[in-house]
Amino acid sequence: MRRIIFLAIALALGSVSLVLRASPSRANPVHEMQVVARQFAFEPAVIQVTQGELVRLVIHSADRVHGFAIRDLKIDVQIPRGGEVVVEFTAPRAGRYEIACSEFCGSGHGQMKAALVSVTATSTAR
Ligand SMILES: [Cu+2]
Repeated sequence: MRRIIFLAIALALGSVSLVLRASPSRANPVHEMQVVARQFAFEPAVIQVTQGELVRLVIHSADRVHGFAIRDLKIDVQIPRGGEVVVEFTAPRAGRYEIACSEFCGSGHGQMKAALVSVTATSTAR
């Protein structure tokens, strides 16, 4: 919501927005999301972020040990049974990044995948 207001102000003020964007606290709010890992899926299965924004995923395992890997971003963490791990990153390009479980967790492990979809800032008006 704050982001939408900021974008509206930035559009209204035109060149003044360059000054506002120079302020890190306004230009780079953290996009925090909860992710649940369980045999054999991640919820949500599609995580949408904006290219260049700071993303914080709080990943919780609902059953056993799982992995959470986004190979293109060099992220690979182990989520303990019943515990959670926080991962922070920025998607450097728009597009699709594959997310996979990187810890063998049972018969459906190979199908335990999700997607990170990064879109450019102009196409995220919500
Ligand atoms: Cu697995």
